[in-house]
Amino acid sequence: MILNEQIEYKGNAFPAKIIDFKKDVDTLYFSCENGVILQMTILRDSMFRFRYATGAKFENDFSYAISKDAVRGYNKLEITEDLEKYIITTSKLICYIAKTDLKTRIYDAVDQTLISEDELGFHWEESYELGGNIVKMTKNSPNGESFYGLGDKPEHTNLKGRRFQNWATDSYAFGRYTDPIYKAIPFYTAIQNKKAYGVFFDNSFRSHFDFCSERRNVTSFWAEGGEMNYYFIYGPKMQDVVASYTNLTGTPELPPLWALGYHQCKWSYYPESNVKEITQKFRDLKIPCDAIYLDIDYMEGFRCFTWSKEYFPEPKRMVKELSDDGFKTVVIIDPGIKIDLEYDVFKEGLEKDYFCRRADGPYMKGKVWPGECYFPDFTKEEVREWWATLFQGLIEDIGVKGVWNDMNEPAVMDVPGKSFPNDVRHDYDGNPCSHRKAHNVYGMQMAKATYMGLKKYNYPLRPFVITRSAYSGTQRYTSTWLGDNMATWEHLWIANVQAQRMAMSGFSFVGSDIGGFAQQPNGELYARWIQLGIFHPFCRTHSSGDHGDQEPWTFGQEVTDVVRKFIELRYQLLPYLYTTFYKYIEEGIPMLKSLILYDQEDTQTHHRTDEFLCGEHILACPIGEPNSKGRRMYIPRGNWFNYWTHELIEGGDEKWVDANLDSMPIFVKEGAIIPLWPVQQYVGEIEIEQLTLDVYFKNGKEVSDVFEDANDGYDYTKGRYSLRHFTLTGKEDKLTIKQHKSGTFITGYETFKINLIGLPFNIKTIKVDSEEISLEELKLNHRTFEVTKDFNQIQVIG
Ligand code: MIG
Repeated sequence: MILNEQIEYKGNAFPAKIIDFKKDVDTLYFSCENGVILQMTILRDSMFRFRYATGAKFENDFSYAISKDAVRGYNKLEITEDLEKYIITTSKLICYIAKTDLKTRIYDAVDQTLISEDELGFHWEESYELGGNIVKMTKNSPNGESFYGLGDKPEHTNLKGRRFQNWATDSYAFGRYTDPIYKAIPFYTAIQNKKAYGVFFDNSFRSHFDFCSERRNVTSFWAEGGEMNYYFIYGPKMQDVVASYTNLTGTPELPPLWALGYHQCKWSYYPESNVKEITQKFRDLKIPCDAIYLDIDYMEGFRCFTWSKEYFPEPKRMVKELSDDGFKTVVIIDPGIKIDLEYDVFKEGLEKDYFCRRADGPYMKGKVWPGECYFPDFTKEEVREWWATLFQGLIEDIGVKGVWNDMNEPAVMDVPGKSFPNDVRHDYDGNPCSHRKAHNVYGMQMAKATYMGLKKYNYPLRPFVITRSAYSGTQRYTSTWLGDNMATWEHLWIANVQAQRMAMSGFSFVGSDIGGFAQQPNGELYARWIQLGIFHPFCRTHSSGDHGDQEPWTFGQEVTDVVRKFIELRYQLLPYLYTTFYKYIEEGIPMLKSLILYDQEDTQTHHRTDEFLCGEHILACPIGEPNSKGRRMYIPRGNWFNYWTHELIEGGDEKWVDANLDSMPIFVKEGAIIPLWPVQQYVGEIEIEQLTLDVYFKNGKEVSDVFEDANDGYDYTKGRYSLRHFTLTGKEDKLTIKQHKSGTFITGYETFKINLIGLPFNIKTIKVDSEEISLEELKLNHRTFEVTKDFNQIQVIG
């Protein structure tokens, strides 16, 4: 195995002199003397694809990562040359390609600054034993450069000085620095001189990234097979880099709104009476909850798509009863199919030849929960279609609403390496290959097949899938959790950075096992973790049964009350979170923003890990230590309101923020309008009769959006949604809120409750459109008033 990039290794081969140049619309081909070809595609003014062949021929151009909806097209493309180089110019970038060795240099077209430059550039080493090449790329990295992204790495947000690999790996009780873990997302963003660019190395073989670890001023990435095939994405805003990458690899559909509620999980709740006891307790204690999970013990001998007759004799009735009480049932489905000739799924898979085989023909046999299993080859379309049909019973008949795909790295218990051996064969959608190439996409294709099944049988409602393993682009089909973490304070920190990192890797629908999977948290740690978790797009408590209970009421009255308070806050914020999700799917804006994503101009943000934005306007920072009465945190530049006290704070500095156990640091950006719903015990429990708008004053202008629709179904894709676009303009003695509405969905409520926060003047008049509201109606102390009809404009005059 290649552990080092081994620049000096004499086996490295390099491109030679360019002898031929061809252009085909947006794609350029530079052919070298020694058979190396560089194919450069201009996808957008700010996005190039570089692809290198070594034997005068490219492989079939196929990728699981790239979305068919990716935007393509540029405003300008000029190609010139001089003695040394070709010069490719778009409206955003200038790229030099050296005629002697194909090395590239990329400049910002606007101010001519150098953004990125090859060091040795593309080179390779032939791999006689395995076939193909180890393909490598090295780039110069100036001192001030820093690096972000790369999926689920449990490390400091800034990856500089470190080396990583991508090889999806089941990592029970992983720790800080464990690498690799569950996901393989070979995309990073670099920032230097406050300008950001991204690199997406679309190669599913085991890949490696070195961020100035081996050599101080060199960054490299390489893979143990396949092609050097990477996308260069320019910002200069980091948020634009992430949004472009997200557009390239795709965004999901909207989830059903209940999926943004609170979920309760455990390995395992069984039998039925235990499940009912848990769900009943949520309702009795009035702790909102939308989903209850069944882990592997619901099945008959761990056979997927079966139910234990002993524990769940009448699943359809149970699922219906849970549903009547507002609980959506989510069940686990693993890839291993038990070798059992009495078992239909196995028999059918065998008859139709859907299971993965070893190189010389035998099936890939491995031990997982059911015992010896075979594994479907999810990289084959026909197999995915078959897999999708298997969900008819669970979804259409029994009424299960979500499916949780585990062990799909794939994880195998009895095989060295804890996964398939390298020689296992895969279809790779018509590009037959070994497991070396298919390993990192196996989980993704399983999740896709599962998604197809849910989509088919849950229609006209939306599917909900969760996966543990993922490759770039997996976000199109599913949400994800961060695997088997532990109930420690360090893991609370890890969950926070991992979720932020996933969001800046294009995958926003993410959450950790709240409280920790292995071990048991104490009440304080659990409460602090819930506080973090309510700001994660996916919000679920999960734990392993052998370490004791982990429900909101496990840790005594005080903790129960804190947990309820924060879950209630999440339910109030549902329209805000839903709007944030909508912006993510429409514009690729990450739902969670590390401070550097929020304000890269401020170098203070470049090394921050704990503080993050959820959506456009809320800044949160978890308490990460026991016995805390608060913490110091960095408040980014601008003015912020303390969510609890409404105190106005000027950012750009580190500040102490009070936060006893029943609180946590939350700030709202001035000028924001935060939409709130009343607390419900589950989504749809009550008709929303009024929309509350918390209006945070700003001397200046700020915009806010509120997206709503039927909370499920596909009507929103036909324009049946309601998008309220608010523009707030504040002056010394006047506040104006203008509303512009789009979409054809009529929200069920007709009135608004407006809370004015931080108003610097006394109110003389309030006008809604042209009508004045009588001041007696105002509870002036609270600065709260009702608006009894939908409006275009509200003016508050001092
Ligand atoms: O080998 O299904 O990460 O969430 O509860 C352990 C049992 C298998 C690992 C998952 C975890 C799940 C557990 N699974």
